Amino acid sequence: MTKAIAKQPVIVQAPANIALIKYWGKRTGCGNLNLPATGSLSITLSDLLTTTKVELDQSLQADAISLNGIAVDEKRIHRFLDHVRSLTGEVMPYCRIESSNNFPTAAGLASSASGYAALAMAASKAYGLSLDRTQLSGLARIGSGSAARSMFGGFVLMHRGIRDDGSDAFAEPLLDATAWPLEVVIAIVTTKAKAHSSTVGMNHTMATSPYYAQWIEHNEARLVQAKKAVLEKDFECLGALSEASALQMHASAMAAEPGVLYWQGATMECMHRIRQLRGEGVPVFFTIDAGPQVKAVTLPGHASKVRDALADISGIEALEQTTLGAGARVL
Ligand code: 2P0
Repeated sequence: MTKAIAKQPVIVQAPANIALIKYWGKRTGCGNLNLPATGSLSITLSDLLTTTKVELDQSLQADAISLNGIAVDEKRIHRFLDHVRSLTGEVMPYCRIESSNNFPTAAGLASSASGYAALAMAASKAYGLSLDRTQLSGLARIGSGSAARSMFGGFVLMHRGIRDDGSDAFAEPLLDATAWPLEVVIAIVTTKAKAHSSTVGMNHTMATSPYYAQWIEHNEARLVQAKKAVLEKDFECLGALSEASALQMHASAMAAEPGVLYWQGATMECMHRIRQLRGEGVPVFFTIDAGPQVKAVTLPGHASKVRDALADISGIEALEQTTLGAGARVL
């Protein structure tokens, strides 16, 4: 065993992120590298956090994992930890992991993004790997595509990459959170875990949706425009691109056979209400991920007006408010 492995537990806190230009589909023929079919652009949220503790334990016969206090035995997590251990080039002990989210898990609130970002940083450090943030982003991507973006704060650009070994498929920071401190109001329609995971939903869309090819084709151009809009702080332009990306992602999923439906009635009501607010002069746009929750993005100083408007909609279980924040960090 190397001297560098952690003798003490390593604790990492990682934020969720939401994509404004979405990732929905994987490159094919790249094994287990989990390479995205398109690039994406996200904002890192300051208040939706996963905290993960990793501790190596020589006495374990397998990794012992708990999520929100409940033991879990997920192949995907075991595979990810095997991958981290393989990077050391040595035989390593199993580990004990305790992870918790301060927000609903697997409900379209990016818990796999914050979860795998936290795990990538904590496990790699616990096993004595010394990876820079770009390498950590690539490692987190292997766990979950969106997790690559949670390594960084503020506005983040995820590269699709073209290499088959995935070495150019990582995220990088685009603009600091403090440079354009947008606010986000999240309308939680249900805290229940979704019926189809994002992975299943996107793979099914790829395999059966007649609109999938168009979705991919339009996304790259939108990404270039969105990057410019962020750098120029053009809220109206970013909003139009973000709503188009979200709606086209869902349209491609709905067109799969059978269609993948993440929305509830209140999801639709929120979208109408947000557009109505915009018509009344409030700077706000929406985005929706693989779940029924609606995220309303607004300029500083307008969040309470947005929150009040969404609170009136029946079928909303709760409202969360957050600003943009920093990427994953060791505590
Ligand atoms: C995104 N989503 O860009 C898109 C929009 C959900 C909708 O990335 O299979 O959990 O683990 O790589 O990262 C959610 O997909 O999928 C996601 P995997 P992931 O945020």
